[in-house]
Amino acid sequence: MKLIGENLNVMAVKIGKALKEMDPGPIREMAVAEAEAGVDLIDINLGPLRKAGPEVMAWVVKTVQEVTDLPLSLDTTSIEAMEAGLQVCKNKALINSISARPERMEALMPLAKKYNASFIGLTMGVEGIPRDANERGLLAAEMLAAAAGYGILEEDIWLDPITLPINSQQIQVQGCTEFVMMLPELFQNCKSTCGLSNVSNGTPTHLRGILNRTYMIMLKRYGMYSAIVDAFDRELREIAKGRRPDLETLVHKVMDGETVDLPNLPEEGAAYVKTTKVLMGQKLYSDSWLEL
Ligand code: THG
Repeated sequence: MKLIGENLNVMAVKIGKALKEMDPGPIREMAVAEAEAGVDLIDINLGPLRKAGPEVMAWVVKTVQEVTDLPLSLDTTSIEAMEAGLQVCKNKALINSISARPERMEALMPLAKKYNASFIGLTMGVEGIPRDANERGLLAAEMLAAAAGYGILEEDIWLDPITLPINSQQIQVQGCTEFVMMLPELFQNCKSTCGLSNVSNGTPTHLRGILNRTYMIMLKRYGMYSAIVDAFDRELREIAKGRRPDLETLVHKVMDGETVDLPNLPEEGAAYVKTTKVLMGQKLYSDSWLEL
């Protein structure tokens, strides 16, 4: 699975400050650290930064490109900032993201075409976040049709089911999983991605890793092409690159409804089994799910 590093993010205190002050040091440091961790792309997330105009985006793209040749994913709500970033990207860029809202598609799809960029197709429409896998499928189909109108190839579309937090949206997590399961059949030529850490948003900090990692194994099984992840979770990276087949086998067993000998499993394996059950909706989420 390809990894998109999430850490160059305006929400991270150091990065937010560096972006506001246009201080290149912390930006370079983070880009180097993510590249050394081995991510395949770096996401630059300016989010709702108030003064994140075109200058800031162009500056941060150039600053990152001073220290790494990795391709970049650009996340900003400003169309002008997006174009300014695309203009200076050396490699094929990834626009993060275009939703199925007509005004977003009309503004950003021409830019994807003009700069030969890929884009993340966020399965969210005018009515907000979809309720299930089928609604996600309909929104994806709308986006594909619109993109075809601009001459954008399906292989340049990375569909994103919108991953929701397990602690408040447990049922929604299954809608997201099911959509990923349907993708190879519905949209063979598209790629896929998701904001993996969303699944553990708001859960106790020391428990976020196990949720993210278990969910990665589940999505990987269904052929997820990439994920936006914490670049500094070493174990997660091992899983993504297929170096933990033992954990994958265990999680697959639970997904297939096979019985596993929980009391005799080592602690690590037991945690993955319990977490799979929570992510599948078989056990109700609570912050103490690992102790039950
Ligand atoms: N889809 C797409 N893009 C996305 C998301 C998505 N971009 C944003 C987000 N979701 C994925 N990126 C993050 C980045 C950080 C965190 C979660 C998801 C995160 N950060 C910690 C926190 O807020 O507690 C720590 C921040 C810090 O470093 O201080 O959880 O779904 N296309």
